[in-house]
This record gives sequence, structure tokens and C-alpha cells, in this order.
Amino acid sequence: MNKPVIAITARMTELRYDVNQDYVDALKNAGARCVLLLPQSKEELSTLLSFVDGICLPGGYDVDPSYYHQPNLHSELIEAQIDRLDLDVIEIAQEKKIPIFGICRGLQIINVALGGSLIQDIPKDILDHNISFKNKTKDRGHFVSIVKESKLHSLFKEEIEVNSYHHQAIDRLADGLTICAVSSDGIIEAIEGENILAVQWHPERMTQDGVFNILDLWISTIIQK
Ligand SMILES: [Mn+2]
Repeated sequence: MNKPVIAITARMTELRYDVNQDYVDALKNAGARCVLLLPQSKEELSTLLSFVDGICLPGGYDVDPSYYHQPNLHSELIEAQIDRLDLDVIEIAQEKKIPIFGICRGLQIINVALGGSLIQDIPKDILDHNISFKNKTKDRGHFVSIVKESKLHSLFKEEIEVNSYHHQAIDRLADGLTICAVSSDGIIEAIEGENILAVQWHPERMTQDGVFNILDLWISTIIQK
């Protein structure tokens, strides 16, 4: 395969569809060509996804908790069009066996799409998981332990420091997903499943650090297929 085509699902700010530049830069650096996937009917999305080799679900607003059958307790910004886009894309990708990489909200909505639930606001008594945002530390946040049998174990040491820009997290893990990394306060920080890899941290903001080339790993597995 030449350079794989990776579709990044759009995010929405007021009336604009958008994507942060750092996702595109990190995927291009990992060897991908990138296109932006915009909200439209599931039929149209299915047609478009016939032309892509992988899907990146980036960070974004909170997932509407009605998708995991809970009232809204602490979910803040919600964008209905973007929830629908991500959920439809995950369903189509699983049918078509297209590899998905989820980042932050991307990890969370994969878990919701497959039937899991979220913690709507992580208690701050042990670790503040929005620490990178508050401290503007960018590359640093907290440590995670890598699960030995996981896809990430070949790439990382047993414990690595990652950034942390989230106030929600996986609560009940969906069937079909397994845990790749956990923080010291027990938050699920990375998961894998069939054609799925996802992290709660932001690897696209850590590309200066050679240790965090997880997007390179993902793109290389697509090229090898
Ligand atoms: Mn975290």
C-alpha cells in the first residue's frame, strides 16, 4: 500500500466544522494522507468510507449521556451532529473492518458505541485528569501502566507519562474491548478491540517526544495489511 488514506471525523465550534491542525500534522508525519469527514447521512458516510484505509476519531466535546442511558449529570458541551457522525462512522467501520484510532473523546465514544458507559466527571480527590489543560504542560500529566498482553506493550515501557486533558473517562467497559493502559487512580487510559485502538491522552501533541509514536505504530499496521 502507498500512503494510507485516513479520514478524520470533523468537530464543530458554533457553526463551523473544524479539525485541530496537530492531528493532521501527526498523521501526515506518520505516513498518512488525510481527509476530513463531515456530518451527512449514514448512506453517504458508508459510500465515502469505501475509499479510506483508516479512521481517526479526535478529541472533542462530551458525548450525550442519553447514548449510555444516563441523565446529564456533569456532561458539559454536547454537539448532537458530531455525536451522530462519530457513532455512525464507528458502526460502518466495524461492519467494513476499517481500523479506527480514537483519541480522548474518540476513545470515549467508541466505548459508548459498543455499549459501555462513561464517568461524567472524574472525582478530583486523587488525580486531576484535566491537569495538562490547567497547567498548560502539554507533554506531561500523569503516569499510566501499560498492560503486558496489550498491543501497546511492544511499543512502550511498563510505565509512561502522558498528558491529560479530560474530565470524563470510561466507566463500564464495552464487551469486545480490552484495557491497554490504566492510570494510578484506576482510570482506563487506553483500549483495544477488533480493528480498534484508542488512547485517553493526546499523542498528536507529543510528537516531539520519540517515545510517543503510537500514531506511527497504528499507521504502520495499516500499511502492513
Ligand atoms: Mn488522564
